[in-house]
Amino acid sequence: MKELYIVRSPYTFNGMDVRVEKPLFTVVGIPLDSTSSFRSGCRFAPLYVRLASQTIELFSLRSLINIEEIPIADAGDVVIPHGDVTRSLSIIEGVVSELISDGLRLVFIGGEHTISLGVVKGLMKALTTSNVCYLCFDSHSDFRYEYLGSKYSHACVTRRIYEILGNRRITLVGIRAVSHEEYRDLKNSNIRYFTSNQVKTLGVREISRNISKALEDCSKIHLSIDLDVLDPAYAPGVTTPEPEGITPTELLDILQLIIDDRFISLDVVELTPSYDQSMITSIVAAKIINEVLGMIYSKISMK
Ligand SMILES: [Mn+2]
Repeated sequence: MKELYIVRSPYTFNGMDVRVEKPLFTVVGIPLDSTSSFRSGCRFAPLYVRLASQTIELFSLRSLINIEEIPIADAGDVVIPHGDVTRSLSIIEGVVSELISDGLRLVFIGGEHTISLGVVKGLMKALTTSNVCYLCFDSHSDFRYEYLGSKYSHACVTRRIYEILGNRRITLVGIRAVSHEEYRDLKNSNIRYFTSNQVKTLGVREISRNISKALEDCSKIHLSIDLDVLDPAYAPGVTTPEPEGITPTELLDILQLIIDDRFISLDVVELTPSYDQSMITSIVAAKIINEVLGMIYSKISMK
């Protein structure tokens, strides 16, 4: 393998082997922590999610999959030149495009949400299909053209991805925090979005049907989970907490209904361990990753 900008972590995800001969999934930490507008510290999230993962039971009652049997490798963390977002993004893009290959799926532990831009660019560079879709669970639409003078702020990540993918290949779920201008731009873009209030009022089944419909034409799907989509009661340790969120159960119930074998990659972002009392958010992040792995694996196994 080409020399990548990657360092080892003291823990591996789920305590798995670092090098698995033929992994189906590879876990990569991306500790980008440069533009957070409120509480910083998400550079330590990959370490804490790996630590939390040591305590998660690995048989999934949702998908009836023994996660220990899934070949998962942990590649370590991408080396990030903190403070230099554009260079960080090009390193992320390079690592992702080198790692992704036929049949291998990637799991990224952020880092701030900006990493999703590097991930999407890396996928677009390496994959033969250009029909990659971006499905994002987030309390924020992140649709500002720029924030505090930066086009690469975590508050602009959906906008940058929209400039690459266009409106038909983006779906946002759990939205409840936008500026007036952002809302106007989001409406004009015709991006499909579902608010956290719609999740509550329509219910898991109806909202999942709507999301699946929005994903109908996608060949491959990148799933991005900003942990602030969850209510701060369940995920207090995030950079910008936002009240009125969905529950971890609602999130996983929706994912269980929509995930299929087109889901090739996942990122879990915006965790700040220093604000995470009792590791609540780190543990929920590790749980979400494991359940998503189980869901994707059960769909691959069915084929
Ligand atoms: Mn957010």
